[in-house]
Amino acid sequence: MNQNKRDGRNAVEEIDVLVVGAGFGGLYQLHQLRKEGFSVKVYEAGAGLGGIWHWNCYPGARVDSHIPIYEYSMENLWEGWNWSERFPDWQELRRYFEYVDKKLDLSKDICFNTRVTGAEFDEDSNSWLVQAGDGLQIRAHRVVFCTGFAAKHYVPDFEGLDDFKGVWHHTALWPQDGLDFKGKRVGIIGTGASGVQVLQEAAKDAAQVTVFQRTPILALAMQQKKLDKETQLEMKKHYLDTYKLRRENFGGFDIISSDKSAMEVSEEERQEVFEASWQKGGFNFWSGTFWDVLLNEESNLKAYEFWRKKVHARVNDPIVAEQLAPLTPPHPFGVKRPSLEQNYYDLFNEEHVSLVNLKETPLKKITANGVKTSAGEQEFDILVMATGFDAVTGGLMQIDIKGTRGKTLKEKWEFGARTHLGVATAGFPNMLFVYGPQSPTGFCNGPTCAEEQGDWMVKCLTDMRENKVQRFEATEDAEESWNRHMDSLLSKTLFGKADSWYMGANIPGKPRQLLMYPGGLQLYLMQCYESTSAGYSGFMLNK
Ligand code: NA7
Repeated sequence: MNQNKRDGRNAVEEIDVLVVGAGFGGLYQLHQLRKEGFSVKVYEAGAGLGGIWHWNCYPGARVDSHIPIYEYSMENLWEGWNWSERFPDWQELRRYFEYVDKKLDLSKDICFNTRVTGAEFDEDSNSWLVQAGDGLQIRAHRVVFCTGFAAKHYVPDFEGLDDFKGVWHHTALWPQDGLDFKGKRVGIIGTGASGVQVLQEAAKDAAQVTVFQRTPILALAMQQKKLDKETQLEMKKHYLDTYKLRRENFGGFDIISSDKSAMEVSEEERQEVFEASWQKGGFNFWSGTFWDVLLNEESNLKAYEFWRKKVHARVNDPIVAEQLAPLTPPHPFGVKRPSLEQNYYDLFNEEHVSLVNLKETPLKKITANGVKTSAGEQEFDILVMATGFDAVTGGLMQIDIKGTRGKTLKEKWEFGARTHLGVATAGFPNMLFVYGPQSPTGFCNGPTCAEEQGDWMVKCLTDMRENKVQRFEATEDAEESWNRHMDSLLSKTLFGKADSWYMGANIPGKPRQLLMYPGGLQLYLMQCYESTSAGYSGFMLNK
């Protein structure tokens, strides 16, 4: 099928599989599908590899999953690569992608600066005609979208933003050649992972930094560490076990919680477990304490209270401390994604760093010189929009994807995403998505998901080829059943109690639905492979 063919007036290249996106998910697909003998191309909107690590080059951007969890588990890759820190920054991650590229010879099949803008399914040839920027077209028998959870950034519709005379950027569209904060007055809007990370860098050089907080972030101690070669040589002796554990773990990590409820142990034991997890750092305090912290409100409150004490101990001004870590939790602990911090809370003790609580003094407008809240106007040279993403579905729905039933994907998902197994959707045959809605996505470490869900995709595509299936498509019945399964799992957790991007609730007008599969990676994969064993139940196959 890898041939050029006349299509109207244009010669359109034909391939077996088009992969969209060159982050962890897309590169894994390229590598594995090529090994299986498919003709594959990757279209990537950015100028370089890494997906999110290409775009998110703002000062301080760094991963909050630790090493060696946040890398590919392929031995031929990790044996020759060493990191400098337990939680590497975007520059080191980019170097890692360059290394992976060299080892696996990936770039020759990647078209950079090529943003996919549309795709239309052609029923006669059972293939997708895909459009990319500047009129490029390609015909692919199958399309695998690996656009990640953060392909569509979100800037709130602030009145007056166009009038601002200073410089402003969204964190995900940061200038690739950087921006100097030295001596500048910087305003940061948003306190998710990006806002926290920008503050930690901006405060080093800026004359003054103001953080505009709507909802306090429940940030956890990163416990960053430098890593040397010797330490990693020692760590590598256990990598095979670590990666086995990662595959079998709820969130694709190597973090295991106690099988006890937080409420069945003594106060002393509870504090000990919390403290031990806190000292381990990273997401240990999120998912490595008691099994029921994200399920039971009482247990959850205990975790919140522990966290709150940690914050209050570091912030000198009790009023500021209360704004950052209020007595009444803004939402249950951990059901909105925590961020990791190094000195975020300490910075509020410094003269040149201040906090504006937008719940008390709402943002009215952006002015020519700065930001106006109900308390008055403050002037800035630089405004940082750390305001997040139209997560998971946004990146897919911004592409004009036309299926077989006269509807675009955007129209189909207008009232909520519907999928079978979080990998495919009815009316859009021969199309799969890695890290898509209703699959583990944001509840799972990225590289783990890229490999585990990715392996299932590769098997699916290989099976379809071997069985000469021209067209496979999720059924609506299967979607309804997956949706009911998602609802039933969600009802046993506390995730529905926060206005998070997990719930689609950070974007005005976006349907409220849990976008991640809440049953854990194991249960998820079990169902994917059960479908496979049953001849791909939930899919219609046509030869
Ligand atoms: P997040 O985590 O979605 O954070 C966005 C922040 O922007 C959050 O604090 C929002 O407050 C705030 N926000 C959004 N809209 C507004 C308006 N209109 N006014 C004021 N503040 C606003 O995005 P990040 O980029 O930090 O992180 C995304 C993920 O990347 C993160 O979870 C990690 O997985 C890595 P809100 O909480 O909605 O009140």
